[in-house]
Amino acid sequence: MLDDDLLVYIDGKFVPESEAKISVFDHGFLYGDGVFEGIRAYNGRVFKLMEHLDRLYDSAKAIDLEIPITKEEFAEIILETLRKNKLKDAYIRPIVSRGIGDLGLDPRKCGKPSIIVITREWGKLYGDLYEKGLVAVTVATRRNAIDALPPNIKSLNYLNNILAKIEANAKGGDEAIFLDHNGYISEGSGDNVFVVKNGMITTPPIINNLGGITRAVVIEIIQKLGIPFQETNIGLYDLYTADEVFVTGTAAEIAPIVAIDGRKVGDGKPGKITKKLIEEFRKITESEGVPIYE
Ligand code: PXG
Repeated sequence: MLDDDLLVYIDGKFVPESEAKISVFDHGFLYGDGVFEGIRAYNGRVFKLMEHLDRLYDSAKAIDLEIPITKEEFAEIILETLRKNKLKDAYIRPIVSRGIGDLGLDPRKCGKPSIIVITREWGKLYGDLYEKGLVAVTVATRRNAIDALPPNIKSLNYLNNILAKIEANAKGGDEAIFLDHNGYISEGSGDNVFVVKNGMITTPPIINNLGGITRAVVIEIIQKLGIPFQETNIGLYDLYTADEVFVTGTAAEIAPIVAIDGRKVGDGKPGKITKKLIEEFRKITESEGVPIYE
């Protein structure tokens, strides 16, 4: 065990990170057959814990994977992992894989699902890019088709997203923006997309992207502030001519986009509405959530 090893929960046991291993025959490894979540804890509270667990269980249901414990038991495992690691501000990664099987892809050969919870101390994803804003690029890789691998499933199969990220890296972008097969804007590689035009905020409906928990919180804030809002399909033109663009995600929180495909967004600086939403979002993350230590 290394000095700075945190404990990882694996199938009923807490093991040091350096010893936290799963079988090469686990279908999560062999086929990406499994589901996961990315959750944050702020100041000793887990943000939107039950919402993330609801999505985890829905993702599992969609791939016909039965998680052998209740949501309440899962929540307690997450809280206990955080306590064991004495974490207050953390990134939490619950994973449920199909479990150990043989080299064939048939999930019926797998015994029982593997349940894993990794927790890490974590700050901001993009550092000072929040003040400066991110450069985004649209990518040639299309988001998984909704009738092939629905983007609503948060599965262990993230190659589609990774291909987009590779493309963004090659093009010098901080984040990739996907189109779907119809040419509509889908989402970022790990976040949802919003545009602001003439005071109206628009985001695509969640048929072609992941139903982000942050996205839902941001929509609540928008409605509370009384800002005009619609969920409707958007295209490249809407991105290129927007006054403001931002992306939302557990990792990214709310991140302003200041350039897309070489075009400046608005005046090339994080927009007023985006900044207001960031401020309101911080208030919520600082005050809400399931307490870890009470
Ligand atoms: N779309 C996709 C494809 C995601 O993976 C979101 C949207 C935002 O959802 P939430 O619920 O977090 O608001 C996600 C989640 C990373 C990373 O390293 C990002 C996510 C998941 C795992 C890793 O950037 N984002």
